Amino acid sequence: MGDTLTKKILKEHLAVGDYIPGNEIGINIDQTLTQDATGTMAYLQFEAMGLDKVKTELSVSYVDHNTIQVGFENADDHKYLQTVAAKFGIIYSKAGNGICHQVHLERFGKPGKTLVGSDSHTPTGGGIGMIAIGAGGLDVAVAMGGGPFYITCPKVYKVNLTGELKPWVSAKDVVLKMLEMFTTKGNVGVVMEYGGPGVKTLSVPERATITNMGAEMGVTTSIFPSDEETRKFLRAQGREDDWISLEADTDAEYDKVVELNLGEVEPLASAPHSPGNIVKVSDMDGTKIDQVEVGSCTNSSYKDLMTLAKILKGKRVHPDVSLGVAPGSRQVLQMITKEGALGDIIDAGARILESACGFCIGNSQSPKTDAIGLRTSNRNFEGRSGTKSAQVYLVSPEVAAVSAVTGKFTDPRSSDFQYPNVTMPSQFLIDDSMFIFPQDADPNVAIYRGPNIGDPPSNEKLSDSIVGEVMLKVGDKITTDHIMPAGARLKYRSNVPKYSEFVFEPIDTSFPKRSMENKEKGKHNIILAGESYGQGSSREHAALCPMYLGVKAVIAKSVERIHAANLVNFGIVALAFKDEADYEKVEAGDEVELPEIKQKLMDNQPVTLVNKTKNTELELTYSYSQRQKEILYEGGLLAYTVK
Ligand code: MIC
Ligand code: SF4
Repeated sequence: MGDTLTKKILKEHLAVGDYIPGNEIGINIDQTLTQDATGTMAYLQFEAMGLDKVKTELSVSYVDHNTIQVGFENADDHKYLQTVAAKFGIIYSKAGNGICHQVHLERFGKPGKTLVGSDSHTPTGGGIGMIAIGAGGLDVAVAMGGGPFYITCPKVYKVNLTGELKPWVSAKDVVLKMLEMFTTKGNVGVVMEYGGPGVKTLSVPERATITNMGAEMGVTTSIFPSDEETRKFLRAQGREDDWISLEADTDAEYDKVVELNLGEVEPLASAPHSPGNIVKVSDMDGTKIDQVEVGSCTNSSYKDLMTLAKILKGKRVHPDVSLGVAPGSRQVLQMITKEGALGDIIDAGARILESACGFCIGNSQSPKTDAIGLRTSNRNFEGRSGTKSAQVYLVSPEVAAVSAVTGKFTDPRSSDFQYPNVTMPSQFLIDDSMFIFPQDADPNVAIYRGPNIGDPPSNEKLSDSIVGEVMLKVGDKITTDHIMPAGARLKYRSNVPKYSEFVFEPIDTSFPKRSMENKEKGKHNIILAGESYGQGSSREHAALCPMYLGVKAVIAKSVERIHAANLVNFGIVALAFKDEADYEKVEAGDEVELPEIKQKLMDNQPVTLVNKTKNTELELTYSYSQRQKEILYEGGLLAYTVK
C-alpha cells in the first residue's frame, strides 16, 4: 500500500511517536510564520526560553493585522517585532508588505516543507504542497527554538477533484461547497488532501483559497500536490529551484474519499453568522446590499484582483454600496498598479485599502447598523465586522464585483456582465525591499519595548483539586472571537491585564470583573460550554487571558483543535461530559469541585464533577497524552519548556 501525500511529508519530519492515526506525534518544523497580533506574545515567550537564535530553516515575522495605528500601541509592537527579528535571525515583513499567508505563498512557501504559523489560516501554504498548520504563539515559539510541534497523527481524507470550473464559478465556491459537505465542526484530526484530474485546472493561488478556508472546517490542514502548475507558479516568482514534484502514491489508502466535480459547483455564499451556513447565490439574487469588501488572505491574489478590475472596468459602483478593496500583498498592489487595473478599480468608485487584514479582522470598514455586506474573506461570525447587527455573507470576488455594481446580490451567470478571463502571469513583479533580512542573528541588537509590551503572565502549577464556581455557561460553536474579541480591542494584544478586561465581551461583559474577584478570594473559575468550543482563530489569548482571570477548567461537549492545544499550553484543563446530557445539569453560578484532579490525571482515572449547589456528581472524561499532562501539572508549556 502506498502513502498519501500527507503521510509522505509527515513521515519525513517525524521526530516523536509512531505514525498511527490518533496517536500524538511530534514533527520537525522547517519554517515558521507569525503575524503581529499573535507575534508579540510568541516572541516574548521565545525570549523567555533564553535561546540566542531561531533554529528553523526560515522564520518570518509579518506585520499585517494591527496596522491601523490609532494611538501608540500598534507602532510600539511593530518596533518590538522588528528588533526581536534582527536579534534572533528572523525575516521581518514590514507593515504594508501584505497579509502573511499571501506573502508567504508568493515568496517563501516550498513544496514538501513543514510550516507552523501563529494564525489559523496558515494552511494557505497547503496550496503549494506544504504541510502548513496553524497554532498558538507559544507552540510556534517552541518550534522556532527547534522543538517538535505536536499534533494528533491525522486521518487523511481524499477529495477527488474532477471536471473543470464553469465561468463565474471560482475556487471560493469550491471551498464553500466543501463547507456545505463537512460543516464547521466534527473534523478535528483530519487532513483534507486534494487530488484527481481536476487539480491541474487550478492555479496555486486558487488552491490556496481552498486550503485557506479549510481552517473553517476545523481540520488540521489541507494540502494539494506539487505539480507542473506549482512549478509554473514558482518559476514566475523567480523560485523554480524551490520546486519538487510531490503527489500521493496511486495506491495510497485514505480514511475517506469524496468526489467533487468542479463542473457541478455553482456560486455559493456563507450566510450569517457562520462560514458553514451555505446558501446558493441564485437564491439570494436581488437582495439589496450596503457594503462589499474584497481582500483578506482568502481572496486577494493577483488573479482575484484582476478579476475584480476586469468586471469593474468602465462601470460604476452602485451609489448605495461602499466597495473596499485590500490587495493581499504589495506584489499584487504593484502589479495591478503597473498594469493599469488599479486605475479601473478606482475609476469605478472603490475605496483602496491597505494591503493588510483590515476589514477582515473588524478593525476598520465596519458596516452600518443592520447592513447587508458581501465579503470575500473567510469568517462572518456575529459582530466580527465590528457591527453586531450586520449581516455578512462570504462570497467569491466574481460575485462581490458584480454585486457591487448592481447594488444587490447578483448571480453573475444570469447577469449581462462579460466573463473576465484572467491568465496567470509568467513573471510576477519581484521586489523584496519591504522585507528586512537579517544576514545573521545579531546578539547586540537592543530590543525595543514600548509601554504596551508587558511580560507574559505566569501561572501556578496545577492544584490537587479545582474548587470554585461555574462563572459562565455558553452554548455550541463559541468562537475565539466570542472569547477574546479582536477588532477595536486588538491593540491590547501585548498587554494581557488590559486585554483581559474584554474576555467574553460579546457574551457577558461582567465576566472579567466577577472572575477577578473570585480569583482574589482564592477560588477557581470554571467555564461550561457546548459543542465545538473555541472555533476559529489561533489566538492563544483566548486561553491566556482566561488563565490570567483564574480560569482553571473548561468543561465542554467538545473543543476545537487549536484552542484545545492553547488551553493545555496555558495550564487550563479541558474536560468533556461522559454523558452529553449532563451539560443540562450544571448552571452558571453553581459551586463545584473537581476533587483530586491532579492525581486522577496521573492515574488515568475519570474526573468527577461534584456540584455542591445541586448536590450531584457527574463523570467527566479527557484524552491527554503523557506530555500534555506534564504540561498541565507545570501550569503551562512555558514553565514546562524552561524547567
Ligand atoms: C483571524 O482571522 O481570526 C485572525 C485574526 O487572523 C486570527 C489570529 C489572531 O487572532 O490574531 C487567526 O485566524 O488565527
Ligand atoms: Fe488576516 Fe483575515 Fe486572514 Fe485572519 S483571516 S489572517 S484577519 S486576512
